[in-house]
Amino acid sequence: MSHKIFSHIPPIEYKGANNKDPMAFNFYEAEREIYGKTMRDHLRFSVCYWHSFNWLGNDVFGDGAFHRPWLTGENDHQDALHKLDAAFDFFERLGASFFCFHDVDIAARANSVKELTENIKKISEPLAKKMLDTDIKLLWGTANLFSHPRYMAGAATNPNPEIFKCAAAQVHCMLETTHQLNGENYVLWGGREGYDTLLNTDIKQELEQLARFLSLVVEHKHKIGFKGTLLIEPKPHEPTKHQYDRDVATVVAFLERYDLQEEIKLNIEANHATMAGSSFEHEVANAFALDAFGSIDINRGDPQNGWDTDQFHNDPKEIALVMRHILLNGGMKNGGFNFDAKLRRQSIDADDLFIAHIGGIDNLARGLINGVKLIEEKVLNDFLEKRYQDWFSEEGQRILSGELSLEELSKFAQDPEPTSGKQEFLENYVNRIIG
Ligand code: XUL
Ligand code: CO
Repeated sequence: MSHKIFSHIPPIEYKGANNKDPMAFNFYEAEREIYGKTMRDHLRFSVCYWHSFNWLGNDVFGDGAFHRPWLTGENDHQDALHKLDAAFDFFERLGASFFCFHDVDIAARANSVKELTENIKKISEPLAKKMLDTDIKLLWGTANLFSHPRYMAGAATNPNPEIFKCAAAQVHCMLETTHQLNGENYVLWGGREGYDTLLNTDIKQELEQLARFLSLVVEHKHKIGFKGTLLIEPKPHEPTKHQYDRDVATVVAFLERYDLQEEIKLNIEANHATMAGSSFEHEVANAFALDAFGSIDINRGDPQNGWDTDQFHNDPKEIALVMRHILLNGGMKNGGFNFDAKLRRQSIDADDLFIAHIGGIDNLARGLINGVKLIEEKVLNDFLEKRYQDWFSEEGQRILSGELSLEELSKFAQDPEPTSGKQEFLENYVNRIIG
């Protein structure tokens, strides 16, 4: 059949660090054990449907450039079935254990929310069968609340409650579908929950609507007994000029204000972190510090431009630093590394989709190995322990527990000897470990 565009590609294997075959792994050894867990279970990487199977390579200046025989323009149920075949063929050859999708990625095109719900129901059965046959699991499901023009002024934050109802219908359907498919998480990216101008926007009103929407989702999750984690995916802007889910700290403060912090955790996307003017490492470390870490969308931007280029991540040092935080916090739980990443528009060969994911997976595996080295050698942890040790003295603990007032502290204040922060020493050390 015409959709078998990957049939010439053999399953991707590990061939060792010196391997020169671009269609093989140099670092990712699925069954290799690290800290009592296989690499596969550490990384829990996932392929995303939208960039890899639902996108032709079109951008704001030009049309699709890719050969995707299942995207015929008809976008009917037959196309959805062809896409399903192609996607699972790809997942299997790559050795992926997880995938993610939006409602509109998987189903035939619909003209109304009602039709979309019907189309999702129609594709759910063959999808469930594919998952059973291949043992490939759903890392998370989500609803696309941003592409259809009805959402131009937001979904939950729309000034029109009719649109709020449409969003509710889509999430209702996708939450139940994710539950039926044993999805491990459910993601809510606030695609257009924000504004383009304050001249037509009431922030307070919109935040109340958003909180109400999220509370409804939490309520329904419990009603149907979905055990997966609900995740918000922070992003500062694009498509709107200001998105309410700006970054980790903003989202956590919002969740706390509406008493949702126990119910909703975060899906941190690397490229969104840099768009927010932070680093990917900062957002991950902050999520752990605020007890809000859930999962990761792994990609990167381009340092020369500020938008969401969603490129495959290829900086082993950054991954090693991120892995260190994940490992120190007990490793990935039901989250994973979802490749929310897309090919460059000129990468038109069938093997380009493999090469991109192979590089991304190898980068994660290498980061995992180096993250372990950074922990095992203890240099960073010993340094941190020493740096904060005085807080664990009797006096330090009395300050933290609130026993000492500002007045009492001011009586004993005296300038200590300054100590070095040793940043260059630490940076040189990390560079040496990464090699
Ligand atoms: C958009 C983005 C989305 C979410 C899912 O920037 O990252 O693809 O991951 O809606
Ligand atoms: Co994402």
